[in-house]
Amino acid sequence: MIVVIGYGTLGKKVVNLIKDYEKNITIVDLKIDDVDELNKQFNIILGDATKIETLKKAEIDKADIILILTNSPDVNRKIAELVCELNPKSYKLARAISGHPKLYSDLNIDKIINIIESGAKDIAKEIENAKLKRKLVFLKNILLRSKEKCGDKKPLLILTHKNPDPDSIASAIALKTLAEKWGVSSDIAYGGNIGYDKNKAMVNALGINLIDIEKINIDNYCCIALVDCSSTQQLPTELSKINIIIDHHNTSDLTAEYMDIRPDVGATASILTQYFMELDIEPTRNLATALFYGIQSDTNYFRIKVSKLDFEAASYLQPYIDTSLLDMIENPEISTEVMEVIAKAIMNRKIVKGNIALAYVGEINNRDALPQAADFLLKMEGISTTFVFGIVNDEIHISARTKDLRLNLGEILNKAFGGGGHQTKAAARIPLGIFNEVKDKEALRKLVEEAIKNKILKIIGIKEE
Ligand SMILES: [Mn+2]
Repeated sequence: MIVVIGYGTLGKKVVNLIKDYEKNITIVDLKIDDVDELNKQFNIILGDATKIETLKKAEIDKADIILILTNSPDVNRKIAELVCELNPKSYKLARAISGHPKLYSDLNIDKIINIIESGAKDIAKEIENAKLKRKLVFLKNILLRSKEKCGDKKPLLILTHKNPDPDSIASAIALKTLAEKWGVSSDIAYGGNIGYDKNKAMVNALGINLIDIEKINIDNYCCIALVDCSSTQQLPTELSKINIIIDHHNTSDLTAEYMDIRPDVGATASILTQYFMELDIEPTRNLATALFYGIQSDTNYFRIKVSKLDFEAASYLQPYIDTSLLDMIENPEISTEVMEVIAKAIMNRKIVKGNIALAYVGEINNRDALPQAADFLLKMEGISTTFVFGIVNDEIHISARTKDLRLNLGEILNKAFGGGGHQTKAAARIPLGIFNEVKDKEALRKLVEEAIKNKILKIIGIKEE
């Protein structure tokens, strides 16, 4: 049961908001209009709530929640004292009165509500929303203008970063969808390659049309948008101008007419989802699935660099997601080549110090097979750290994984070969250099294996036994 004490402007509003789902409400006040009407729905007690009799009549001792909402400090204080005494176990909420900061200070009130503060917070939130609204109007205007002025050029080209990941692919289709809603057509292009089987599975399963940037002429487009990318280093190709940037990286060095860069957000897909929420556009199942997968993979299943917006976006997308599609993307069939590299890694593994596995897999075409092999080896019994390396073109590529918290792989590969990464996952690449001259495969294997192993072990501080 809920007891509402004080049925003035605030009390009425509160009762109105909760009456649909709270069936047992008692209202207490000195004077109440329309008592007969209200009596049909609520239990009305007329009387002075600063008197024990009135509160007893309201069966205050049986209340689960008690709201003290009058606008008088003295009255509220007296009621609060009585209520704490008569029903100490209930959840008690009292209205703060300005000018009386210590009104309830020695009482056991669960929640003190400051109406001015709540109102101010609402206003601040509204200002944030208005900012986003205006931003989106600006974005729309840029796109409409480019459509108007493009002549025989195409209006919009959306670019992902080099070697696009799920976040950038999902963000690109979201922006494409948004532009379409505004009547602006676009193409999506990428640079580098779409590595990982999961990324390929995403593109295939969702029927996304991504164009290799080598196959188009950028000058044929009026407006260039970059998603999930705002640094020169990650650009898929050289660009003379960029009109739109939407990103969440903190390495920005590029500028554009429209910029929405939020380094505190876990995924660009979350920012684009917020656009859809704000504009009240329902995403299709495919788009929602792509955006959700983008957020999930950039935040490593909501575990790293995840913000409130990422959770809000994910919960907004949730009802639209195609879970079987998401399943297919997450567990794609492994390609023969990747399978072969994994097999080689298992066969060729050398175990040092009991639990560190080093595996040379020879020459390979798809460098993305390396992290997958490193992941796989880590699943083998007794192995807690893996280094898998192979030759791709003129470079040795290394991928490392660990479950051992004492090792920081990012640091180790950085010190050893100028690579980088995180504590548990890291990678590096080294030019083959003079090894390139070695044509005998077996000799090359020995040289590469020795060189990599010695360097890594030296950095970790292990003498080979
Ligand atoms: Mn991202």
